[in-house]
Amino acid sequence: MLKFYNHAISWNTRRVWITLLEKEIEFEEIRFKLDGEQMQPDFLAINPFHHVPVLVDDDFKVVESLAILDYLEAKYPEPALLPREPQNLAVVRMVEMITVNELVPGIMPLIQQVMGIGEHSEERLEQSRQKIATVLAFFESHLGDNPYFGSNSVSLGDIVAGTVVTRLPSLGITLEEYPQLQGWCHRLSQRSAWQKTEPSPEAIKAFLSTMKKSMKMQKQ
Ligand SMILES: N[C@@H](CCC(=O)N[C@@H](CS)C(=O)NCC(=O)O)C(=O)O
Repeated sequence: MLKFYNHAISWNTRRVWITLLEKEIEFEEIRFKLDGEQMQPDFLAINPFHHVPVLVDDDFKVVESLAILDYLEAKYPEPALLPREPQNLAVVRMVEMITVNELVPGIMPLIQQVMGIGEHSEERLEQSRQKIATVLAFFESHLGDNPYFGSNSVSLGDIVAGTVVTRLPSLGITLEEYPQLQGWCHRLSQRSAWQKTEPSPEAIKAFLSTMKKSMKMQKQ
């Protein structure tokens, strides 16, 4: 059976977790707290970069969440989470990459502010809000009247972007100006895979405290 190294809060792991559930794939979950077990030799032998998610399929190990999603899509093609039509496929890929390369780096100063770490001057926070607004406007126009990105059914683009965009209100970013995205977030949140993987407020609090401690330790 597939082994999935998971974490309760991380959006990097949640995108894999939701994909496994959407595809109804059987898997064994190994839940990490990220309070040091990722640095143990046994795990470093699996992922020398000490990150989750990791997927282990017999003796084949896949690290990097987007690579894991591609592996799952190729190995378990039904239900399809990638469209075949070229333009739709391009939309899904753009949404995945823009989430990882633009949106997540844009959000980091806001997360650091919530955690009370790092440099978060008003100027940096404003740059962050601007970057997020650019991404949201791009997503809003590419979603248009469609229920999901590049597809009438949920796609990997929805899973990768949705796990991040649905977190924005908790970081003080409202989606009021983006009615299509609001409807899309609502649709995603109704899906059972999303409900099963939604972290509790207590789990988020515990995670923020662990991260804060480990960042303080790294500084010393
Ligand atoms: N690019 C990687 C990022 C994975 C990542 O940063 N995972 C974090 C959790 S969100 C982690 O494992 N952090 C622990 C560490 O680096 O020691 C992916 O997409 O899989």
